[in-house]
Amino acid sequence: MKDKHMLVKRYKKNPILTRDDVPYPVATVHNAGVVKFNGRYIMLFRSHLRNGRSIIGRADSKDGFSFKVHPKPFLTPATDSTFNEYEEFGVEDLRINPFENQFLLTYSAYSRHGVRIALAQTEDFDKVERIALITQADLRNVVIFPEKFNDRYIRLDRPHSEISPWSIWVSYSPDLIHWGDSRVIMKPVTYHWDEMKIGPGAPPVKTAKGWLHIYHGVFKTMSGTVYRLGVALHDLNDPAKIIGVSDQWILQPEDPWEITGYVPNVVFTCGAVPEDDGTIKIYWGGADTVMCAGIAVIDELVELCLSASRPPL
Ligand code: BMA
Repeated sequence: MKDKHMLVKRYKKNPILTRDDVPYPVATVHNAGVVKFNGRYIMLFRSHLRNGRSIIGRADSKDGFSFKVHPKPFLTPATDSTFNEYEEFGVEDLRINPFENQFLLTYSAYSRHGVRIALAQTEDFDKVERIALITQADLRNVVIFPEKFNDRYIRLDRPHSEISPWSIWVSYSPDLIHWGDSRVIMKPVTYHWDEMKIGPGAPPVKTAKGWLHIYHGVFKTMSGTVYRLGVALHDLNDPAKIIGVSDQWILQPEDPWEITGYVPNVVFTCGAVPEDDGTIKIYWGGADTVMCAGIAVIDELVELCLSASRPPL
């Protein structure tokens, strides 16, 4: 049964994209970055191949719900020497970060050396250029803010740690390639829905009261983990400063295709699209198997961060 009081309203015809919609053989369709470009929605989704490794496909839509998949994948592991070594096991969980007149694509590159984040860029989604591998091993979930701050780019990321529950960090760069001044800005809370780990989700969206960031949090149960989504509000001029983090989740696995699938009990976002009418379309992978969508009112999510706040650290 679905919780009627949640701020995120699920699209009635979820899931919006499944492997049956893909013209080449894949096992899953999930964890997609989505953006609005020239009046159309572009979705770059992850698919497991039948060998268990992932590639990225593209789907387009006029209304943000009904998507048509391109005949060929959008991004597959690189074949050239620099990226090849680090994408050998696949490419995953791509975020589309709008920045001026281009889109910065950040995705997980998996290899025998671990997982790291690669940066590519495109202006039109036809020509894609790989720029650099921008993290060392054991870092995932990079989202880049759509503006510079004191002449530097800012990203949120999520290093792994044996000592601390995995947390959200901030890093700075003058050129998108060299990143530093990293520090932790948000941590899981003990015996709370995000107790086990948290990580950046959709690229942050600018609102009058701050940058709205939809992130994921994980809780460990006796029968495995549960991935949910939460919201945090970052200072407009200094995104490393968190103004408020909602104490409550905004979305948890409830539909059958979120509860059962390749990995059970997962809602995981890599993209959300703000609309001119003050709503936001949120996209999430259900159980690492299908793509789903929902709508929320941006001001209500912002208010939740401010009125029902838990400490970020
Ligand atoms: C995370 C990532 C995501 C995935 C999630 C749930 O660690 O691998 O891509 O959606 O686990 O399986």
